[in-house]
Amino acid sequence: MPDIAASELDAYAAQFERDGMVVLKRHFRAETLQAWRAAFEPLLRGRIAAGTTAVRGDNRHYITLPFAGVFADESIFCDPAILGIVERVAGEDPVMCQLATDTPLDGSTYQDIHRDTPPLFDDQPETPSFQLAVNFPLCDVTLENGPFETTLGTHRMRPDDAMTAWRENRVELKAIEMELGDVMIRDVRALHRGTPNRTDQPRPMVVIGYSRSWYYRPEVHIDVPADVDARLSARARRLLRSMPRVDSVQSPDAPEAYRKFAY
Ligand SMILES: O=C(O)CCC(=O)C(=O)O
Repeated sequence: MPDIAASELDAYAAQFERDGMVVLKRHFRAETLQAWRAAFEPLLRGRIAAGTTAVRGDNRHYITLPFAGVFADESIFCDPAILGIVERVAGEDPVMCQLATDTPLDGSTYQDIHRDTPPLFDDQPETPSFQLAVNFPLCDVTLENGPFETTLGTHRMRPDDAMTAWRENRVELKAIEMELGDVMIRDVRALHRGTPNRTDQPRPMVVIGYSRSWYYRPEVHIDVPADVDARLSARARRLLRSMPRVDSVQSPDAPEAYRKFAY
């Protein structure tokens, strides 16, 4: 992965504070992501056939990835530049708590505009970032195959104020076209939505969840199998410190537990 100088990471963090998101262009190697794609395709088919995805709209599936094989890749989840930005905006010593995918298929529709989490405190001004999503697609994302659409700057607005700004056209939705290798880091409070995939190819988007060191999200977790755990670097083990250790990866027949996703 390309090294990014500290001053450039500072600039990304400043952009993140303003917009609620940044995109690193061509950050991950295409070959790595092609291997993820090849491993994901049978998983997608099997989970849809078994009815064990979390359905996020018509023909739109959320699927947790097994933390094994190509998916347990430290070059991805311990990427120094990404963690450098995560730590600048969400504090030192973050936790990693989610490794999953969002995949709209042909026949998917517009989601209602939403944020992925409620505020930390009711009736208080919105806080600094505490829950981040690092997204990267397993294909190019075009206007045809269901680009993620997001507003800029709504991550630090109260939910009602953000919705009012959207309804009054004071903020607009921007479709994020991405090339294979691009990485988006976003605050999940920004108003956004999934859009229709009008092609016959799935559009898988990986989501890695990182949170502030003290933040617990009961709706997601990563099962870390013992053999994978034994090979983890100290950095990876620290990121995954709150995640359960298991004998082996979860059966693909297990349904997704993460159901409520829109606030
Ligand atoms: O996959 C996408 O483009 C967006 C999905 C999303 O926002 C969600 O399901 O919360």
